[in-house]
Amino acid sequence: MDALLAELTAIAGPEHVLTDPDLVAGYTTDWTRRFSGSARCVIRPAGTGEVAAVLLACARHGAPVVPQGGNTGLVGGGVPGALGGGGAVVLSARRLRRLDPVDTLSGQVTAGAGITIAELRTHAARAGLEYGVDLAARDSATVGGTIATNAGGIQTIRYGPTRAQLLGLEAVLADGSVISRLGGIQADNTGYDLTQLLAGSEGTLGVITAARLRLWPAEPPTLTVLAGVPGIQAAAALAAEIRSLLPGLRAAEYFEAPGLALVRAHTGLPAPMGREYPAYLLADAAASDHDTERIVVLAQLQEAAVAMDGQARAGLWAYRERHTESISAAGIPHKLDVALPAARLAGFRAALEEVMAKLDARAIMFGHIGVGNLHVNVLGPGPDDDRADAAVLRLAAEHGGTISAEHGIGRAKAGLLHLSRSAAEIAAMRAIKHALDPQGLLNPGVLFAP
Ligand code: FAD
Ligand code: 2HG
Ligand code: ZN
Repeated sequence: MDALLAELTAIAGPEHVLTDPDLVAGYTTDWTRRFSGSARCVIRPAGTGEVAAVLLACARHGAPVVPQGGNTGLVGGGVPGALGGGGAVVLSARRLRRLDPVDTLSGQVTAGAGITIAELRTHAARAGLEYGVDLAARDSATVGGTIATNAGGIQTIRYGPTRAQLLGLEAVLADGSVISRLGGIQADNTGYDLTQLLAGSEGTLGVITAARLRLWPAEPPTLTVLAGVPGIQAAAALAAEIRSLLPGLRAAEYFEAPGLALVRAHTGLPAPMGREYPAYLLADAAASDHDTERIVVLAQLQEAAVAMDGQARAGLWAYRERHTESISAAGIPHKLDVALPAARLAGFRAALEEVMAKLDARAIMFGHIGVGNLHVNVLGPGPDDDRADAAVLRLAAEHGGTISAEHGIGRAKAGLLHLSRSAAEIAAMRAIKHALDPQGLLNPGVLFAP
């Protein structure tokens, strides 16, 4: 056993330092199967003290560390790189299972990095409150991973992304030092906001061990509408119309006929309505009876399925939420998660068809249209053929958009960061990275191209 492995084993115990290739495999390939690498070992520390000891040991031995939560990330950021990553230690945060009682006085909770979003949402609901982030990966995605990626999800239109829920965090830096702000003081104006700096840092600045999170008054949706529309422009216009009618719009989601066909083929679900449409808008609202009447009238103008009880609503949501798994069943997708100004969605969508035709590829499109976020899933090119990635992301930038709305940059887009960030911004980000991680050991190859 090498010296680092011996130290890690002493810290977490032999059962939590994995080297058996069969056990390690689940931690070194990402959810999409597009990204995989090799690891020296996987370590699963149980508390902040153990995480600090692990990072200190890795720093002394010059070993790269890849933080990992639920491994549901879609940009290859939670697994070691294929090249030069043979010596990486994968640090799984799943055993960081602290979950404090909900503080109903402040409407806040402290949760460990390894708590899943489903567990956190259930915990909040038991106290009559709601956690503002929800996503289809809720059963595996963790508090730490969603903070590190600043995850969005289906309720971003209502509550904002993960960073908007974040009131403080505890994290271990590359040198093993611990920063902790879990007091939940919202009125705190004492210099650099390190909590927000770590949100969206994708494991490159520190290992998040716990977080202080804002909760909202519970607001169960009373209405779900699935409307058939002629295309993306009409979907965006309908979403805007519903938003102007309803203060309680909780989600405004989009998908198209080709994605629906894949979902139906994979899941065996029946057609959602009597005839087929080129595109669909799915909206969730916390509406009063009066609002509900108005929205039902509006939806009927559009050809829609309307659901008002939990089971029927879940039935409509399945058409949207099962896109990701259904696309993966059809091939290994290139996942490109862009956002565009509402007025430019249709122009981008049309230009994308031309790009796909040139590359002999096809794009399945869906996403959180209420916040301009489109998930472009390209099928056809091999996993290492990056031409479609570059072409789609360049197109988004040319249309005034961003190359990552919610999934992050990861390994997938590290070489294309300049499409969304200026040279001065990248230099400032690199300076921060260097200041906090001078040896470059935390998630090398993620966010910044090597
Ligand atoms: P991982 O995949 O393990 O890691 C993601 C990144 O965070 C990596 O860079 C990793 O190094 C870093 N990281 C993980 N834990 C820590 C930690 N404790 N400290 C520091 N860094 C850490 N994303 C959305 O934004 N919106 C969606 O609607 C959405 N829906 C999804 C649906 C499905 C079916 C799937 C498979 C994925 C979806 N995702 C979505 C993507 C994914 O769930 C999110 O990116 C999520 O935030 C990842 O959490 P995780 O715990 O799985 O993190
Ligand atoms: C979603 O919104 C997720 O369902 C996954 O962000 C997107 O699979 C994707 O591309
Ligand atoms: Zn999404």
